Amino acid sequence: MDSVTAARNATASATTQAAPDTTSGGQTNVQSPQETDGFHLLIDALKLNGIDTVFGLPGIPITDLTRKAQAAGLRVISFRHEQNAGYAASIAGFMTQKPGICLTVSAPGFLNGLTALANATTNCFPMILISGSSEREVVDLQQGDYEEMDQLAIAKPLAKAAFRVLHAEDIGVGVARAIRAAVSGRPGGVYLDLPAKLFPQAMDAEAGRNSLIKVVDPAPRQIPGRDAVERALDLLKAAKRPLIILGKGAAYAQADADIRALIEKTGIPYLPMSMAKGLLPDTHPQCASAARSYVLPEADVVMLIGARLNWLLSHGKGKTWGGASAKEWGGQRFIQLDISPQEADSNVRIDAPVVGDIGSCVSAMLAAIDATAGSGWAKPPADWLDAVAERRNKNVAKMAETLAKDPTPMNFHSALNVVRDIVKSNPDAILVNEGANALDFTRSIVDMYKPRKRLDVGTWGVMGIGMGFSVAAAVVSGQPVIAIEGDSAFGFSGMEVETICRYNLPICVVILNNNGVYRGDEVNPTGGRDPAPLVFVKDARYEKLMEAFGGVGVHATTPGDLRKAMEDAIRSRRPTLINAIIDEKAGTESGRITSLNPSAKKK
Ligand code: ADP
Ligand code: TZD
Repeated sequence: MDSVTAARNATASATTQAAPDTTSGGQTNVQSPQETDGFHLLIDALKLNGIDTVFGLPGIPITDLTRKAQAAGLRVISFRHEQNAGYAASIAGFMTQKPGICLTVSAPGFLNGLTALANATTNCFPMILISGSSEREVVDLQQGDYEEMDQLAIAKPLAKAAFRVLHAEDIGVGVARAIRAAVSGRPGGVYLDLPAKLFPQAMDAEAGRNSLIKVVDPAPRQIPGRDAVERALDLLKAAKRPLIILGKGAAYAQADADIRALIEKTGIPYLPMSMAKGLLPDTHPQCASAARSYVLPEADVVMLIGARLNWLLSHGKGKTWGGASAKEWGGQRFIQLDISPQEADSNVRIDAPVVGDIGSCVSAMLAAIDATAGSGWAKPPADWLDAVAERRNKNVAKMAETLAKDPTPMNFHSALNVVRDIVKSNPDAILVNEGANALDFTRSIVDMYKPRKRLDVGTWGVMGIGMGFSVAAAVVSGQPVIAIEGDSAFGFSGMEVETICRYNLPICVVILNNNGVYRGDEVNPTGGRDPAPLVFVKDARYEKLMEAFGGVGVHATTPGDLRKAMEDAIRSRRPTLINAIIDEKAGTESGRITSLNPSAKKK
């Protein structure tokens, strides 16, 4: 650190050393050494609670806040669009269990960030959207302020909680409440509204320091009831065809060793949901991913760990579920480990809810199993394990055959076969993934080996998370990031390649480019001059976008090109974009969720 930076850092925190602030581009907000102000109180409140990074986009009224935050030693990552900053904050929250912070300007900036806040709430990611807002007096009388909007009211239905702070002395409480709301119980998105007038509000420095709160035990453990644990274990023991499903709540909980112990001790086949892949290596002998369509209907007792029975699991009913074995019981039985007491019975009957944090629930189950060790924990019947293994081996062999093909042009399989190898040799790299076919094929072809290494479109199947998630993953972990993107998906956040280059992040973006949404060969049936709605410019040179900002761009037409470019990117840690050319006829409409598409249904 040079002496100027050191001097700035030393003077930036008015509550620790109340010197007049000179980092604000000429504006001085702190009146005297004995005073602090809203800017500094907010920064100090965040730092006091272990927040070291904020993601955002500056402008009125938060421009100085971003400068002062950087001067005070926070890492400030500035984006080109607030939605991407918001996605970055939310996934940082998922990865670290600390709320990810996103800073935006008023009205339009706030609205741009709001999509990410709603997505965070939907996915149970802890995040705080801090937005500057215009003056209450003017907003409430609707007198037409600069970027006027009643932001608190708009954020409320989309956030787990929403707060506004009007007085500098309440900033400590506001931040503490936002942190508790974001990470306790079921995590979610929290909105914190800070009107412009709050930032320069001065107050006595010592009183300011005393008003800050270091949150004690922000996400208290929730211990499940003993009877609930026993009820669940009784059901599991009686099962002839048990199955465990791991969701992203299990990944979030960071109870990796206990989850692995529970699975291995019980010997039960398990199915990881997309972002739970890698909690145990996908190559684990009990992993039933390759036998998914067999185990879901055939299991008699299913234990959900941090996974909801939403659309991603066909709501626990219908053709996907309820095969022959379930009839013996009069239906499949469910055990659900979840922190939210309201989750059980949301789609089908849950016979044994176990409410608590995953870490406590899983360790309580392990302890109860160990206590019965005398009588012995019997592994599931061999005929069930053999049947699952047979399906799995058959499907793995079939996939290996498909992956061995080398068509020209490349298809999803031949390109992803390369990605699969690269991830296998770099298990610490983080894989970000979005698109339709690009998502579904990557999920099924690319094995993950470590927890929380796969970050994707989540509960909403939202496009646009790509570059925001990648930036946050690189910043938070320091590990290389591989983003596997459909060409449409990439377009939602593509401008952030500048951000990637600006911060010189070790991100390798691979665009599986098939010239359009889902595929690229549709034509306008009228023969008119406009292209069909799902197609893009043919043979687009996306790699030039990365080159424009000083990164490495590669045009890859063969698996060999792709392999070399990915290896170079990981080795050099340079920002890289590989435009991997895929057959434009490869890809089905909506990928694997065709059944949800009304037009595809008719076809
Ligand atoms: P997936 O999409 O992977 O199936 P979901 O997002 O549907 O996963 O489900 C995650 C579930 O995990 C939510 O019901 C949430 O309440 C729960 N959850 C999140 N964090 C924890 C935790 N620390 N302990 C227990 N449950 C958690
Ligand atoms: N907008 C948003 C925010 N989220 C969405 N999920 C969609 C639109 C609809 N959508 C999908 O569900 S996938 C997808 C869109 C536009 C893009 C698919 O094309 P792609 O991937 O090029 O990214 P493939 O590999 O060609 O299928």
